[in-house]
Amino acid sequence: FFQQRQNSFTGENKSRGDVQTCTWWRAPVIWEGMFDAALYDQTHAKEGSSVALTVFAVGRYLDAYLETFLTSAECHFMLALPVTYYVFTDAPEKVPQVALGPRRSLKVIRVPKHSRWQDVSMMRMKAISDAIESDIRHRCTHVFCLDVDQEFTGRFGPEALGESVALLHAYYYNLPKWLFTYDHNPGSRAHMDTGDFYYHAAVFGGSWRSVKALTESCYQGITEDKRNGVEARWHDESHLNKYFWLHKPSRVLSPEYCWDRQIGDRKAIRVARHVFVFLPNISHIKLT
Ligand code: 2GW
Ligand code: MN
Repeated sequence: FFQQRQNSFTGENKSRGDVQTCTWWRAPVIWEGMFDAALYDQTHAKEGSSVALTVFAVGRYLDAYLETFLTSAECHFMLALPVTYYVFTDAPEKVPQVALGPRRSLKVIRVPKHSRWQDVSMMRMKAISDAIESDIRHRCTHVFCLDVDQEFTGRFGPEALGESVALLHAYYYNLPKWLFTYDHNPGSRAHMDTGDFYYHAAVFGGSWRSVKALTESCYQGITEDKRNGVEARWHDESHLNKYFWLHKPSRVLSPEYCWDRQIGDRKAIRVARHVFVFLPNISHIKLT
């Protein structure tokens, strides 16, 4: 069945001659115009796919971003499937009440507020893997892990589901490899000299098994780096890039799935499904 879907999919690839629609290891790269949205909705619904969406809102990111994130997800994220939001926060009482559609629910999980933002970001790997083990694997077939400083602006549907899913970073998808900001310090577990793409840690996913393996492995790398007194260049994102280099994703999302409108219009980007949100007093404090 999946094989069949893959084939019809490949046939449709021809409609996008302007972009890369397949990786060298034959994973599809998902772009608007390549897939039949209704078919994906139907087949995943029929198969019983269900999605956990994990999102972290710690400290001031809760007030700043969470409501917009959830409200917009209710309009665009996997509308054909059951969805459980997993909100990780240090302030459960402040999670906004957002009206949820049928077969959609929200769980809140308390996490500590690490004093360094780098740790807030990196420790997501551990918290996600724990939640998959204790809860998600009993309820959901798939998991998507997203940054909270984002807003859904278009369909983000089951065409994005796969065994192991990575996202092309909007800043790097059309740049040569030598500009990719991998970790180049041989002392870090995230170290890599070359790779396939530069993936964005703001969106990754897959079956619960794959995401568990990914988050566990990244967390191990992060812990080992801490023991050795090193920190990868882009924190969890560096470890994620290393992981996807060693374990190729089965599906790759185009930058439509996390676009930055500040880049401006690009012919290849026919739809922005999910975009960066910038709040003037929030997003530029990464200097410490
Ligand atoms: C982050 C930076 C500076 C100050 C605070 C925070 C912060 C992040 C926070 O106070 N509370 C919080 O919940 N976070 C969570 O970590 C939140 O879910 C946020 O989306 C995520 C990553 O931080 P963010 O979005 O500010 O960093 P970006 O957009 O530059 O993220 C990329 O690089 C990160 C590593 O440096 C991660 O890999 C991230 O997945 C990437 O998109
Ligand atoms: Mn972000």
